[in-house]
Amino acid sequence: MFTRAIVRKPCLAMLSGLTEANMGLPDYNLACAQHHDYIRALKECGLQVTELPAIEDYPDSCFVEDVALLTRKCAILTHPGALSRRGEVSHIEDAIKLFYPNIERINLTGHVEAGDIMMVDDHFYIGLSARTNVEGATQMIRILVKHNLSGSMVEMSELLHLKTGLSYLEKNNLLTFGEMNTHPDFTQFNAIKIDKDEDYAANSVWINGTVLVPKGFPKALHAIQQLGYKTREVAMSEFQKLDGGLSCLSLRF
Ligand code: CIR
Repeated sequence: MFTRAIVRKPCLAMLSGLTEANMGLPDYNLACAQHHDYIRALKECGLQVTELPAIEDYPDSCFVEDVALLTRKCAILTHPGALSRRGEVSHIEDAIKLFYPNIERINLTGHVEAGDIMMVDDHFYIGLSARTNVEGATQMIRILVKHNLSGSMVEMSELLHLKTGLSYLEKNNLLTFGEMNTHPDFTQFNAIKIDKDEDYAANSVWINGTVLVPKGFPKALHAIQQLGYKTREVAMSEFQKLDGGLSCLSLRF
C-alpha cells in the first residue's frame, strides 16, 4: 500500500520540454488543469500529496518520477541521462529528505532515470535505455541489495523508458506494449497486451487497488476492468505531447 505522493506543478517552460512525440506544443493552462485532476485522483486513492512548486529552470521538472526511486526501505536519487534534467535532482532531494533520513545516490559515472525502473514487490526491473546505462543500473542494484532488495537489468531498444511499455498492476498482472509483449524477462506474468493504437495506456498506475488509466483508451480501460480493478481515468493529453505518462507525474511511496 502507498500512503504518500510527491508531485511538482508544471512550469510554463514545459513548452520547451524534451519530446519526440510530434503532437504539437502543450497548452499550459490545460496542462495545469489536468495536473490538478491528477492530484485529485491520487487523493481519491487515499494518498497524502506533497505539492511542490513549479521550477521554470527545468522544463521537464513536473515528471518527478525520473529523478528519484522511493522504496519501502530507502530513497535513491538518480542521475538522469538527459543533460537538461540533471539539475532537477537537488530540488527533489529537498522534498524527499523530509521522509527519508538517509538518501542514497547514483554517482556521476552512471545514468539512471527512474521511469526505467519497475517495482514488483521487493524486486526492481531496470530498463537499459537511452537514459539509463549499465553503469547506472549496476550502481542502483548495488544500493538495492544493500537494503535487502533486488534488481535486474532489462535489455530494451525501442521505448523511451521501461514503463513507457510496461506497468505492474500487482497480483501478477502486467500491462505490456511493443517490445515488452514478448520480452523473455516477463514471461512469468499474466500479460495484458495493449494494442498499438492505445500504446499510451500501457503506462497506467496501480495505487491501493485502483488503477489510474489515461483518459481516451477504451480497450485498455475495459481490459483492466475485466481483471477486477476499480479504475479512474485521468486526462493526460498535454503531458503525452512531452512523452510523459501517468506514472511520471508522481513519486508514490
Ligand atoms: C523527458 O523526455 O524526459 C520528458 N519530456 C518526459 C519524461 C517522461 N518520464 C517518464 O516516462 N518516466
